[in-house]
Amino acid sequence: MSKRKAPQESLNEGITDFLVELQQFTASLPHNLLLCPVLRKAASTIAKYPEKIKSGAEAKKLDGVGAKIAEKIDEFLQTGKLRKLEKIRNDDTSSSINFLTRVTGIGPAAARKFYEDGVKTLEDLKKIEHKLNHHQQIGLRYFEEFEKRIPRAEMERMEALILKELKKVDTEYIGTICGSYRRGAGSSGDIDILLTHPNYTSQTEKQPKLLHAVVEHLESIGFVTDTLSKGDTKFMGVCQLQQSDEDEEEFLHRRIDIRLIPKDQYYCGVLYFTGSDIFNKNMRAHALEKGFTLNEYTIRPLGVTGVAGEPLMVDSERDIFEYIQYKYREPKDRSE
Ligand code: DCP
Ligand code: MG
Ligand code: MN
Repeated sequence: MSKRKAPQESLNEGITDFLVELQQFTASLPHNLLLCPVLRKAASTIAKYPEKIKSGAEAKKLDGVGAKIAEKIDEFLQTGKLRKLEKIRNDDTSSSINFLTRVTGIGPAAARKFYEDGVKTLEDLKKIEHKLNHHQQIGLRYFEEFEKRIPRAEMERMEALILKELKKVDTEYIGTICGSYRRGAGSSGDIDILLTHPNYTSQTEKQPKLLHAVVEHLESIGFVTDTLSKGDTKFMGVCQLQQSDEDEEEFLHRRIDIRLIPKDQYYCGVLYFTGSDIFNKNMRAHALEKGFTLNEYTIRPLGVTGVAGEPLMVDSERDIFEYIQYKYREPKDRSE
């Protein structure tokens, strides 16, 4: 972070520094126009003062230093800092960091690093694009598009397309669009797809090909446009519907997650990835009360010692509700 210093060194550098920083902050605000020159005047007066200031009262005798500033000087001399300034700095830090984490691929740690290197805005990021990893570069490229929600009508079209193309790769695939879409939301942040295949269970070998064949096919038809990460069971990427003659506008690029799940764990996965996260928490808590442990893979009974037993057979979401005697809730009723 480039911090502009007071022009000349002085015996009261600590004081002039905080006055200048306060002044620069007020300058960035639309209001507080009156405070700005007051702070600047006080800073320049104190900078010229030939003695080391020992109290606010001493400073207040100088031209342009009022009671308010004298108070701040006392606070600074007594504590070595200014709460108001700490707050402002924190706000700037946390708000910049929060902003940076809106770019997919930039987590809080990376955001803090960028911030400390003076990278705070999209424009700053564009200047150091070569320093970003692939995921972050894609996040930056589509920043505005990813910020936009996906209307339900578009989600429906993507669902139809994905399920149709899935069957072209192999008729036995089972796919479900989960997330907020499955809960009936009017718009979604991204597309969450769960995939399984009868040949693939938790007892068989890993079968990354089952995932990759689908991703490659969706790429070949131009639907999947970019890859953020691709593992054996999880693909994170970008997709876009092709514009047809009836469409007035081009579709935006959207975030898409595809997960391949063993058949015997599929419905625990569907339940989990349908959410909401609050509903999941409540249902897991209820499961525990009934003596079961539930996660995105399995439901297992808890023994008297609290040790989880073998996973129970699950062939539908309803099975899970029944095991824990939880009244079945349609996806649309799972907001909490
Ligand atoms: N999930 C969860 N706990 C988390 C993250 C996710 O239980 N910490 C589950 C519930 C979510 C689902 O995964 O509904 C999908 O995650 P998303 O972040 O995609 O959330 P939604 O699809 O619900 O909302 P959005 O429309 O913003 O994508
Ligand atoms: Mg989602
Ligand atoms: Mn998601």
